[in-house]
Amino acid sequence: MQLTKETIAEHNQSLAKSHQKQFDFIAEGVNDLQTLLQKLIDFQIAIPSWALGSGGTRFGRFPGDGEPRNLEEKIADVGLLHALNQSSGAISLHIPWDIPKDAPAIKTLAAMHGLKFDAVNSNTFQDQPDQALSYKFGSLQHVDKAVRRQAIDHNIEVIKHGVNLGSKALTVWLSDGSCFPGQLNFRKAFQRTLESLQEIYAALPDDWKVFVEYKAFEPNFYSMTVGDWGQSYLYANKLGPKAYTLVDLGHHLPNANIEQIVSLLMMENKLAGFHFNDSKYGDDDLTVGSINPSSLFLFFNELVEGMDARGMNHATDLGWMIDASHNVKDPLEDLLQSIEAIMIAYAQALLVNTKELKAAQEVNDVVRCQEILQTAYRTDTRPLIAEARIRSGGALEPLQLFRNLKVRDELIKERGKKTVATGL
Ligand code: PSV
Ligand code: MN
Repeated sequence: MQLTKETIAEHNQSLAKSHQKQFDFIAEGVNDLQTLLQKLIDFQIAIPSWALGSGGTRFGRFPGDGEPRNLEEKIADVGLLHALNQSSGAISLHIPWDIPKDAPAIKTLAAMHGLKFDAVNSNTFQDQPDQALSYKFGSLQHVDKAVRRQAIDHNIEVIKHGVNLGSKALTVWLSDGSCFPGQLNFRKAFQRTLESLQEIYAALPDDWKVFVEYKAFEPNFYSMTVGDWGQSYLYANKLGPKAYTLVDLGHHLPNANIEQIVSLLMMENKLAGFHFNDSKYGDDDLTVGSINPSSLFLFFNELVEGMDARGMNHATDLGWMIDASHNVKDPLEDLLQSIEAIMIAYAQALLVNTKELKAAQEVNDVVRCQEILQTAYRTDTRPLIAEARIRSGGALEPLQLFRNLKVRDELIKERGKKTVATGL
């Protein structure tokens, strides 16, 4: 299904009057409105190829209808999202869930939808049917050199797929670790993992980066070999300038101060980017901003401050990706909600009066500091985002248009009801 410019224009026209009123109201108080809108227009968030179908838990999976059956249909889905919001201009592939068999054709198809390829992700946390050796006891950390070799080769293969598509980064997330005390020698596991990563690092093209993603627990429940940002940072530092730490918002122990983590990683120029999601208990992979929107704002506040302090380009100098699972919602609707939440928090962070905040910090005016942040957080930035969206050709209300057009019904007609996407 393809959305035409005319359909979007018609929808925008029908809502134009009320939007203009709301936009004028907020725009009046914004300094340098054009620069702010341009930042919102430029900001793009990559959609994970593995989250276009329904996810599940270890207790079961309830597939939705009309799920994309192959990579081409996944690209078409991201194309739909991007046509609606003009903020989802990239796709992040997971190999081997989504192997691009004909890379030039896939690249052309993506370009037709205005999409680029973001980081490619390797998978050594599952055994594939045709795989010689098992990852049951780890991959890059494994005691058996042959298993490590297989996992290294897989990562190098993933880089090759990425090169063919124009990606510029490899994300490595390892489920390696141990489930019981005594199972693993922590130091040796770290060293074996480092050596494996060094081989992968050596295979990176000059203009590539490797993102080392950490996670506190799951599937291993006693130790994870890349368990927190300190360990990831150690690997990244030892590997060299092309290695960075990737922060998945759901991969921390409860109440971790994620905004402080990203602030310090940025200070050290070791922050790769993000996997966005939200959580209440663990790695819940819920819709971004659905549980704790204020912490999403605080996180963006540190990012904007840190990026500006380093003169970084907000849109291009970090990797912005969603990593979520949609167990009970339509994945496309869920992704639209996530993108909206990210844009809302980003816009709020752009509204923080940094000059006044710095002055208040210097005189320890704690109350004023809090007031400044909360003034930005309590601003309804949706009209600003909507304005940025229509200026770049998107829909005023993406979710509303998605529903009005009965997009999912159309996809079911095209693909059938009982289709199951590869991925989570
Ligand atoms: C692991 O929980 C993770 O966050 C990694 O990024 C994986 O690549 C992704 O989820 C899918 O399993
Ligand atoms: Mn992740």
